[in-house]
Amino acid sequence: MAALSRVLSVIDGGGPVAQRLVRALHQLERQAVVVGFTGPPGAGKSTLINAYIRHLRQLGTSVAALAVDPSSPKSGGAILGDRARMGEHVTDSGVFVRSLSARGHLGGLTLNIHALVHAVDAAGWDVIILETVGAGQSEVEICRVADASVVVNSPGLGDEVQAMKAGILEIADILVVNKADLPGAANTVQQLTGMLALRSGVGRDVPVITTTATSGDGVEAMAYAIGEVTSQATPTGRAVRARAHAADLIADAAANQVRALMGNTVNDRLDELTQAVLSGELDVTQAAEKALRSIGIESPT
Ligand SMILES: Nc1nc2c(ncn2[C@@H]2O[C@H](COP(=O)(O)OP(=O)(O)O)[C@@H](O)[C@H]2O)c(=O)[nH]1
Ligand SMILES: [Mg+2]
Repeated sequence: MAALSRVLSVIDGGGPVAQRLVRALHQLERQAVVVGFTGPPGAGKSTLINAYIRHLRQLGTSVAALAVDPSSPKSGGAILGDRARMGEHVTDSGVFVRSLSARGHLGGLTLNIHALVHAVDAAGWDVIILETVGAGQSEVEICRVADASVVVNSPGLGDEVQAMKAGILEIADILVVNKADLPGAANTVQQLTGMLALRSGVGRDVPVITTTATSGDGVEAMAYAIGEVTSQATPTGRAVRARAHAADLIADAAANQVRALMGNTVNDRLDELTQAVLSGELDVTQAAEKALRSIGIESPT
């Protein structure tokens, strides 16, 4: 466990040694099952993961849980909270809990998450759980790595629906309404079911499961639903997801570079183009093409 911890620290920290490790780990075929949990802060993800770990341990399955908080690179709060909530397992040698900083990377886990998962996998853990705060891009990234993505909500957060709008529905394999012991849970279920119905034709059944993480109610049903999804995972599917993830990150990085270049070199030109767009002379796409051309990029139209 200490060795694995060190490896994770090196990868998490980035730099040339991390890069070498990433390259080495990339060669490995994954054995472990990876389950991602995401959703708004306070929904009960850590508590639910704790209960899920208890369930898996009863089956004799070893579990590594990685908590990632991409929204606050230097964070203490969420991470310490996770430590405390998953604390019941600290003396169990079949459980590994680790917080990751995802430091410095805007909007997510970065490609390193694949290497981190590979490292844990290579160390022989059966199930790898990822927890991330619902912060836009990070859920999307988690679903690229996870064989099953569980989106956790709870009544009374007030922003369930907004969180769903942020594209979470698209990535959820399973929706959980936690805190079923609180009033309003049925209402939240209804909202989510309604939203799922609106996106009919996607051809994918997303079960909505209610849980009370504090008592363990519903955790077995959730575990069953997770098993249904993870049993479909294939090496090919995993590779496709990893490639899509890398492509997204490259596109993001390229967009950032273009933005920076435009900021540096085409200010006057940009003023002109802005005027042209505002006066209706050019549409935004045409203006963008001209702006790109002025920094030497021919757009493929
Ligand atoms: N009433 C109730 N409270 C819960 C339940 N699950 C978690 N909580 C509480 O909700 C708070 C946030 O839980 P936490 O697991 O840290 O949420 P996270 O931010 O999503 O990881 C804590 O005070 C938990 O004790 C539940 O099923 N019912
Ligand atoms: Mg948490």
